[in-house]
Amino acid sequence: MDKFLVKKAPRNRLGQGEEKSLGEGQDQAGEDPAQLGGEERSLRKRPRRDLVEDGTDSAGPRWQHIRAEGLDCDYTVLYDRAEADEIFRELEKEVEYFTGALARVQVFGKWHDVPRKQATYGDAGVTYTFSGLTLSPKPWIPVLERIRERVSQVTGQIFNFVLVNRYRDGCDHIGEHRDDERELAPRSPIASVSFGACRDFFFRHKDSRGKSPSRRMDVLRLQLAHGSLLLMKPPTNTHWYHSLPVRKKVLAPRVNLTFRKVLPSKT
Ligand SMILES: O=C(O)CCC(=O)C(=O)O
Repeated sequence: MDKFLVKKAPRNRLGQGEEKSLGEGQDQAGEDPAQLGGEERSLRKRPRRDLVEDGTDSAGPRWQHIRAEGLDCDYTVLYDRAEADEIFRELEKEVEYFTGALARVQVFGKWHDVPRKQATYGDAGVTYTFSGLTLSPKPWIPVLERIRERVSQVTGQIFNFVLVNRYRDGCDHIGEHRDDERELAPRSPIASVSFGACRDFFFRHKDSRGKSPSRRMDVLRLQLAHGSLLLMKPPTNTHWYHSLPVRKKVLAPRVNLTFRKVLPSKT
C-alpha cells in the first residue's frame, strides 16, 4: 500500500520540516485540510490552539507538506477570515468571466456549458491555448495582483498567469485532469488559492484510474478552505490527476485561482 506523508514545516518560506506519517498519533478532534483515503480514508489532526483562527500568525503561514509517490504539495491557510472575506467580495465584483463559445465545451461532438465559470488574467505578451484557440489573458486587476504578490512572498515563486474558476455551488465542478499543458514552464509549480465554500479536492494516481487500473493506490482527499493555498510542485502534475467533485450539499459559491508560469509565446 502506498504511504502518504505529511511534514510539518517551519513558518514563512517553504522549508524542511519534521516528517510524519499520516494517521500516526492523530486524534479525532479539530479541522484538517488534508484528508486522504483508500477510496477516501479520511484523517484528522490535532487542533492548533497556538495559532490565530486561520492558521497564520505574525511569523507567517504554517505549511503542511503532503507527500505520496510522485506527489509533492504544500498546503497552508494564507489569509485570515476577515481578509479572505474581503478578497472574495472583491473577486466577485471585479473578475470578468468568459461568455459565449468560451463558456462551452464539446464532449463527443456535443456542446455543453462548462460546469463552472472561467476567466484568465496575465502578463502582457503571454498567450495560451483554450478550447483550441490561442488567447491572450486579460491584464492583471488589483485584487489578483495583490494575491499574486502574497503567493510569491510565501513561495518564492514568480507567476505570470492565473486561471480563475468560479463554482456557483456544489453542483459546479471540474473533472479529473492534469495541468500538464505544453505552454507551462517545465517543472514549474502551480499555486492554487481558494476563497468561499470549502470543497473536497481529489488527487488520483494515473496508474489507478479507470475500470481495470494497473495499480491500486489510495485517492488523496484534501479540503481546500476559504483563504487557503495549495502549492502543487513537480512532479505532481505528471503522475496525479486532480478534480473537484460535485458536492450537492454545498450551497455557497467558491472561487479558485491557479497561478501558473506560462512560457513566453513564440513570435
Ligand atoms: O478549483 C479547484 O480547486 C481546481 C481548479 C483546477 O483543477 C485547475 O485550475 O486546473
